Formats: sequence, structure tokens, C-alpha cells
Amino acid sequence: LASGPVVQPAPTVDGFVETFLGELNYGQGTLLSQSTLNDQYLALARTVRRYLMADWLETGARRRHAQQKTVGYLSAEYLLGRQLGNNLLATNLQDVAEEAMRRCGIDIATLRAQEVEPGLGNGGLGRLAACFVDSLATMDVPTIGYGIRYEYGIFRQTFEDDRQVELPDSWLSLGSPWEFPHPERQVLVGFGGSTETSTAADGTQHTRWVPDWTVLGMPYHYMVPGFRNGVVNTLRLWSARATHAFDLQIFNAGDYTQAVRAQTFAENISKVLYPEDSTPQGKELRLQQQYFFVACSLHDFIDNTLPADFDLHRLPERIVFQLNDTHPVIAIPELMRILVDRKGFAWDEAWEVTQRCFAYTCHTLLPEALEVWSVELLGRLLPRHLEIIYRINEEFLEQVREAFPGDEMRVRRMSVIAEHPERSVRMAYLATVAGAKVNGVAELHSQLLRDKVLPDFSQLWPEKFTNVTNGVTPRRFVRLANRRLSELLTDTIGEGWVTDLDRLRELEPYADDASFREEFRRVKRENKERLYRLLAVRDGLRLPQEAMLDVMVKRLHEYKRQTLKLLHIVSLYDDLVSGRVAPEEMTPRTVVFGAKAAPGYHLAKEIIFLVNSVAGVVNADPRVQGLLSVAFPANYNVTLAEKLIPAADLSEQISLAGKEASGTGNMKFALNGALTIGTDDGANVEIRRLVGDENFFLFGMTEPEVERRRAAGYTPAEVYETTPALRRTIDLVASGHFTGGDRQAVAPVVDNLLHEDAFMALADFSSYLEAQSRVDAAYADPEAWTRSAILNVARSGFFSSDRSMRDYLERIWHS
Ligand code: 26Q
Repeated sequence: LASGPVVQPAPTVDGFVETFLGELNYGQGTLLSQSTLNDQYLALARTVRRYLMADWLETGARRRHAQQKTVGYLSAEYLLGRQLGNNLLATNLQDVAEEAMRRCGIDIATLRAQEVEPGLGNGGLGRLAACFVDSLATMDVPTIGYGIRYEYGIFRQTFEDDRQVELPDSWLSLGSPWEFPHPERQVLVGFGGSTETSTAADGTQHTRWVPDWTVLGMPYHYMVPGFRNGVVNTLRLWSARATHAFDLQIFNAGDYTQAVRAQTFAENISKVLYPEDSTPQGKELRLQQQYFFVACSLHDFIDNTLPADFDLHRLPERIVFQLNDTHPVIAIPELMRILVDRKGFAWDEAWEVTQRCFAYTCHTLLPEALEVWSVELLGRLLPRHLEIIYRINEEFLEQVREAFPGDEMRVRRMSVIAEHPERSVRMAYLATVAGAKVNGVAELHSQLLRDKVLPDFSQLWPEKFTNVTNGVTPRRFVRLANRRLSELLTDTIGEGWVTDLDRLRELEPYADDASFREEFRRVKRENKERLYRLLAVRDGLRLPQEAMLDVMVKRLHEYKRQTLKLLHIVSLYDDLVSGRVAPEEMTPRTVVFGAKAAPGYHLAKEIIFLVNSVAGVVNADPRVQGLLSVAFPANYNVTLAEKLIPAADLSEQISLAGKEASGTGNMKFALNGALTIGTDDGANVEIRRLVGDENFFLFGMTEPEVERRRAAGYTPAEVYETTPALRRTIDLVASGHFTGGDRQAVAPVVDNLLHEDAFMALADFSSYLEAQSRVDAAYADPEAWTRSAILNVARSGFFSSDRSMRDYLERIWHS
């Protein structure tokens, strides 16, 4: 058996053509001359897949043999993005495949465009999981990514009359060449029912859960290739199937339609990704999803991955489950149940093992986003788990009483069970009590997590808390998305940067090299041209080539403050049309937004409407032609991000300080040579520290200033009254200028800003505008701007997710 990863020899174009035609003929059952684009895409994907298969099998065998500790990444979301390009890159087959397709008379770019990306995530958290598994494969860390194979991923966004309309994302409908169902690894999962306790002859009690309905989990395996290192790890996503036993019963009772309905009911569990990424409702189906994938995953590892005779007392030597936010936290009582009820462990023994098997990553600071489940619902769906949670809590609270005698207030504050407004389980507290480690996702966030979200816990267990700043994979977000920059980098400093991003430092001296700056600008220009060609075809947009490209892409949220960006645009527009600023004084700008709003988040949808309305009027106004344009291409996703980010000059990271846990788009922009305008929030803080103050446009209140301002009583209307530029801007919006005179249509956003403004956009308006003037001035000096852009690239190597993974290994998984 091979002991290390084996890198396969490079295949030939002839061999590739032969395999491709074989897949087309015998896989798709068609002739090249008869085949559709989709036939060709599927055949190409299956061809690439074949080149990965030997490495996949070999990696699996090597992992089984080596018996090392595995990382079990538990995440309800993986926002993978398209697979074909990534897998061609990982296997170094890009050129061979392109030439092979050319010989068949096929343009490979057209085939790549056929792929519907697996959008199995909402945004940052899901994309982070995808970056992490990429890095772990590239670093040859034994990893299993566990998650849910949603039949419908994040909705497809369209606009009708400037308003968001959601369409289902049926990403599987044209065939899914990257997945492998494994029916032999199916798992049975129970729900509902009750618990039974019996007492043995020796007096020991034994509890058993008797569920009243079950579903099957069907695993689908996805390849996670490392970058040209012969490693292919596995992502295992679960799909819900009806059990035969269940419907047979009903069939036998003669009720055919009822049986079919039962099947549909079971299969609903993995039907659709919930599109809310904050303040989610406590929906029963969502809890079913969470328990479903977690139960499948634990069973899969314990009973189908470990050797049959493995002593589970040593489980922590073989697995660490990383909890990607609280969504998989029900895994904690599930492992306790497995060990105590099924494997005969004593409670204390099981607790000891469980505590060492889990670590928890928190991704939020918003109190309303902290997940809680009502005791009523949890007890109905998972009665045994609720009992276990109660016992964990009892023993934990005893520990608190011992550490802080007489402090019953503290005990109530720290209880895993909240009493108000209804009795419910605080999942973040459960994760903190049970996990060996708790981490935030950027330095500032981890600090606020300790001080604001979980202060009592960090006082009790200071050593539990740590930080791991997020990162992004340079393979997808630089090497694949920005081929031109990648070639320039490789020509300049060699190709080592792709797997050792700190080497971008070697670029620093070139910031002062005029011919390198010229090349760097050429790369940006060509990326812009490519983007504008795409947006012309995709969205019918015509954008000027020369203007500064100013990009704000992220989920639509009040705290992220897309409205602040919008106020800036309106203010620029007003300055121009009112003559306060002469055309020749204006630095031409194109602003691009990309954002999906949760379908039930009404204010967010009103903001989308307003952005589209402003874009319509601005773009049609001849007075600002070529000086100011606004584009809002629909359906921002990973695929579009890969086109937008490499073309951007300016990255908008303008959340209210203390609200954005980290951000990861901010990192992608910096690595692609955009300058950031941003608040002192999340990972912006670290970006600014690394790239240098002079290469970053900082504005806005700091987190402590936000706190003080709020404590003093924040009244947005006062800011409006006392800031003339703001007043003009809001008045222009409120007048209906952008909505064909309809004042009613803008009222939801305007009224909210004037009377609520929960995220203090108005308070930061002046500071933001002032920073934007600095941006305009800086952009007017191309040499200085380019120098800053190059330094952003050179100094952002820290934000590789490879570094994040090293930090997790060092601070969390190896301890
Ligand atoms: C929870 C329960 C029920 C339904 C939905 C949810 C849910 C789903 C997704 C709650 C939250 C999310 C996603 C959160 C998220 O993406 N957070 C972001 O995580 C990034 C990676 O750490 C950070 O960079 C961002 O700052 C953070 O907002």
C-alpha cells in the first residue's frame, strides 16, 4: 500500500479526447455530432472525474490504514461554486482539456458555463466551509465534510419591476456529474416518540428512545481535491429517503395515497435550504434538517468509518467534530445518547469523551441571530435529547454554583435553558458548555464574543476561548478567478504562492516598479473588460470601461448598510445634477451591487427595490453619463463573484462596527488588488493593520463609539436635521425622484432611516462621504493607486484559508 500521496503523471490530449468521446458515447449515449451542450458538459465532467478517481481511492485507503485523527467538519451549508473549473485546476488538466475540446470542435468556456453551481449555502458561513475543505485537502489533513444535499439550494434571484422575485434553484435537474450516491452507507434516523426507562437487576437504570417515525439518510459523496498533490478528500452530503418499512405498513393497510404522502413527508427534510441567514424562525423542519444530518454523520463515522472493534473510549483520538455555528449542535446530545443508551457508557465516561470530541465556531454577534429551540418543539421531536440536555445543564449549573456560591443570578444567566419569553434551549450555550474550544472568526469578533456574548463563560473557562481569523482559498479566488493576475504573480515570484500565500510578500518591491505597475493595471483593465462583456450578455448592462469600479457584494442586511452606499450614490448624483460638482471634477465611478434578501425580510427587499430604482434613473440621466453608473446584476452567487472581484477597484466593507463577525469577501477583494473602504469591523481591522493605513480607507465610529452613541440615545432625525448634505440626499429620495414621483414606494426605507436606523447609517454618513472623497482623490493618481493595490495583494497572504486551517490544527484540533 502506498504510504504517501501519489501524483499521477500528466495525461495526454489524445488520451483525454478518447476518454471524453467514450463518456459521450457510452455514458451519455450520444454521438459528438448529435450531442447537446449539456451532453458535452456532462461527458467532460465525467472525464475529469475519472482522472481524480485513482487519487480518491488511494486517499481513502491511506486514511483507513493510517488511523490518524480525522476532522469531521459539521456544517449545514457548503457554498461550493462550480466544480468543473476547480477540478481541472486541481488536476492540472486545464490546458489538456482545452486542447482536447478544441480538437472536438468545442469551446471549453461554453461547456463551463453550462454548469449550475451547487448553491448549498446562504453566504459567508457556507462559503467558508467550502474554502476550509479545499485547504484541508491541499494540506493533506484527513477530513470528512458532513452536510445536507439540499435538492434546492439558495433561491435564484430575479427582478420584476425592480423588486426581488425568488425562483427555485433546481441545480440537479440537468444531471449532477460530481456526486456519487452510496446506498450501502444509508443510515436510519428516528424522530418523535418517547423514552422508556428500565431498571436492571443490579439497580442500574437504562433509558431507551422509541421514536415514532424514521427516515433514511442516503449519502452522496463529492470529491474534494487538493491542489495538485494527489489527495482527494470526501464531502458527504445527506439526502432524506422514505423508509420502506414505514410505507409497507401503510401499503398493507391498503392506503396507497397515504403511503405516497408519507414518502413525500420524509423526503421533505432535505428538500430546500432555508434562505434566512439571521433571525431565523424556529421552524420544525429546520430542526429536523439539523438533527437529520448530524445523526447520519455521527452514525456514519462511529459505525461505518471506524474499525468495527474500535474502543469508543478513545474516540477523541480519532475524531474532532468542528461545529460550524450552532446549526449542528444537536450532535452533542446525540453523541451522549449513542454512548450512554447504545454503547453502555456510564454518564460521566460519556461526558468526558463527548467534551473532547467537539469544538464550536461562532459566526455572529447579533443577539437576535443566536439560535434557540423551544423546549416544547425539541421535546416533541427529540425527547431523549431534551432529557440529556437537561442533565448536562443540571450538572453544569452545579459547577457554576460551586465556582460562584450564592450567585443565583449568574446561574440563571448561564443556564442552557432560557425561561423567557418561552422555555427554550440556547444552542450557543450548549456548544460552549460541551465544546473543548470556542472560537470567533476574527480578532475583534473573538474579543467581543468573550466580552459581550459569552462573558460569564469566558470568566469561568478563559482557556476555552480562542480566535481563528477566517481565510479564503487562493486556488478558487485568485488562481482560478483571476488567471491574468495569477500569471503575472507567477512570472514575478514563481508559482509557490498558490499553496504558500505568504510568499506574496515577495511582491512588495515591485510596487515601486513602474513597468510592473503597468502590467498590474493591464490585468485590472482586462478583467474589467471581461466583466463588462459578461454583464452585457447576462444582464443587458452597458458600462463605461474607464470608470473606477466600486463593488458591494454580500447578503442584503441592515447591519451591512447597503443603504449607506446608496446614500453616497444619490449624493454624488445630486452633486452633479445640481451643478455643485462640475463634470470634470468628478472621478467617474461605476457602482456594482450584488445581494440577495431573505424572502421574508421585508425591509431588505424594499432596499433592493430602492437600489434598482436609483440605478434606473441614474443610468438613464444624460447629465451623469460616463460619470456615474449603477449596476445591480441579479442572482449574485459564487460564479458571479469569481468574475466581479478580480475586476474591482474599490471594495465596500461598511458594516456598523461590532456587527460583522469577520467578512470574507473583504479578503477576496484585497487579494485581487482592490482597495478597501471600510469600518473598523470584523476582519477589516486585520486587513488594515496588514496592508497599512495608507492603503485602506477607514471611516466611521469604532465599536466602543457605537456603544457610547447608543447609550447617549441615538436619534437619526437629529443627524438628518443637522447635516445639510444628508438632508438633501434623503429629501431627494423621499421626493420620489427615483420612483416616478411615487413617495409611498420609498417610504419604508426613508421612514426607517429617519426614525429607527438601527445600524446608524446616518451617524456614519459624513465620515463615509469624507472617506469617499479621499478615494476619489487617490484614484485620480493611477500610479499611487496601483502601488496601493499591489501592496494590498502583497500583504494579504495571511488571509489564505490554509493559514486558518493551520490555526485550527494548532489551537483547536491538536489540543
Ligand atoms: C439558522 C437557523 C435556522 C435557519 C437559518 C439559520 C442560519 C443560516 C445561515 C443562520 C446563519 C447563517 C449564516 C451566517 C453567516 O453567513 N455568517 C457569516 O459568517 C461568515 C464566516 O464566518 C462571516 O465572515 C460573516 O461575518 C458572518 O456574517
